[in-house]
Amino acid sequence: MNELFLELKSRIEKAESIIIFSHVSPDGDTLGSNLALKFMIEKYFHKKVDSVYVGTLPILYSYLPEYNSFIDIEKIDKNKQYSLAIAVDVASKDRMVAGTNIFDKAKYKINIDHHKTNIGYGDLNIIDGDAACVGIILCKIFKAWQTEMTFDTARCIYTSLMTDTGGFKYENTTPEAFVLASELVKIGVSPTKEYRACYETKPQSMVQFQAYVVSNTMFYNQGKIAIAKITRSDMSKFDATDEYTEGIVEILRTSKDVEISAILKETKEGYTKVSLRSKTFDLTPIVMDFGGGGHTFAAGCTIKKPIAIAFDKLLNRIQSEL
Ligand SMILES: [Mn+2]
Repeated sequence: MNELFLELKSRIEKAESIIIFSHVSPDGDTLGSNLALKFMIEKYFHKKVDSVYVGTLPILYSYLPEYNSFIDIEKIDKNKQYSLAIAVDVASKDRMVAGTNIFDKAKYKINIDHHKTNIGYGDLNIIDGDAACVGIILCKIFKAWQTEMTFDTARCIYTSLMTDTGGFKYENTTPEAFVLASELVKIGVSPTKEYRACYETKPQSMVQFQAYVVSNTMFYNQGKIAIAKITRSDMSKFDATDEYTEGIVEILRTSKDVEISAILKETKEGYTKVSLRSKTFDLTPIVMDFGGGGHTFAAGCTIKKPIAIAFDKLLNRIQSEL
């Protein structure tokens, strides 16, 4: 790995223009990692970095330092050729959606990720499927570069770690995760402040929307499967933005007998976005059948079917696994 970290360094040194991509429906890991890497490149390599997002940038993460520096991919000139493009936490290239072309066009492409399903689409691939979050990989990189994290960088890495471990409770909460958390707290990060900023700032209508979705959940196989449906009309009834659905699938998994929980969300006409969580079952074979990806206990896919049909297909597929 160390060689790859140094190769990354020399690519940054040589680069004239740098763009960093987060994945669509961005989470705390992809956004925190993006900013952390940008801060370190700016401080130690004195280069300007374009940190971009695709789709909608969730207001939920507006507490992150320099959140407003994120650029909408639509504002980037489509013909611009960057010398270096870096994707962070992007499991597959199509997760950059409208950004994929700009990524492909770059002279050199780097893929930094921790999804086991990542096939290594970059010229340089730094993939560690055992890392709890991309933030952990970045910290190893910063150490290999012999650089010290700034306070803002540490805060971004903390968000990456805190959100991808579900607040230090998922299976990926390894000794390494706690060692890193300890380092970040020593730099000055406040676990209380970051937790409140991230998890206790929901709009009232979001709390009500989530309660509504949870109360309409369907249970199957003696309560082992929990599935909730979210239609576009549910969304508009509560004036819900995409991030309103964040965390619901984890709430469903809190039911004692639930082995697998899922939410199906009607996106555009004839498309259904699926998020899955499990306690012990490996979800990757299920989502890969639908062209998706992710982690063992947290994965997702998009089914190109109307929500009612997608629901039946997914339920059948899950039942065949249990
Ligand atoms: Mn991640």
